[in-house]
Amino acid sequence: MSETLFGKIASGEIPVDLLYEDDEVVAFRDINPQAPVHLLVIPRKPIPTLNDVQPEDAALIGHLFLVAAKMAAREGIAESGYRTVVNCNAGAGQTVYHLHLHVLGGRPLQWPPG
Ligand code: IU
Repeated sequence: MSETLFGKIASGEIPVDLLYEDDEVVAFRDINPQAPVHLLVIPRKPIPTLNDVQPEDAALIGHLFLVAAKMAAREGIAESGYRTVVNCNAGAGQTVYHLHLHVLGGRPLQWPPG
């Protein structure tokens, strides 16, 4: 599968304003924010969708969520509330086929989502 834009961000080929990075994941602001705080946390490993996550990725996926919670605290939305979202495949609105965790907050969020 060809490398996605997020793959190039994760490898450093395309520079973006990173909010966080370590050996496993990077976090940056969504270019088209749907809330006052809208971040993306992505693994460096190019996993296309949630359907492609393997048992050996379990620690990586856990780390993705730990970083999301750390970023929410840094952004000041941990207590007011925030939402993490993974869109899987086109019917759920996935447009970039490199696994990414949305972190949304800073306004009241409706349920169910559209
Ligand atoms: P989705 O779950 O695949 O729909 O989310 C992709 C997100 O990536 C979406 O919110 C876009 O605004 C965002 N994005 C970005 O932040 N920077 C980019 O260069 C591109 C998409 I392409």
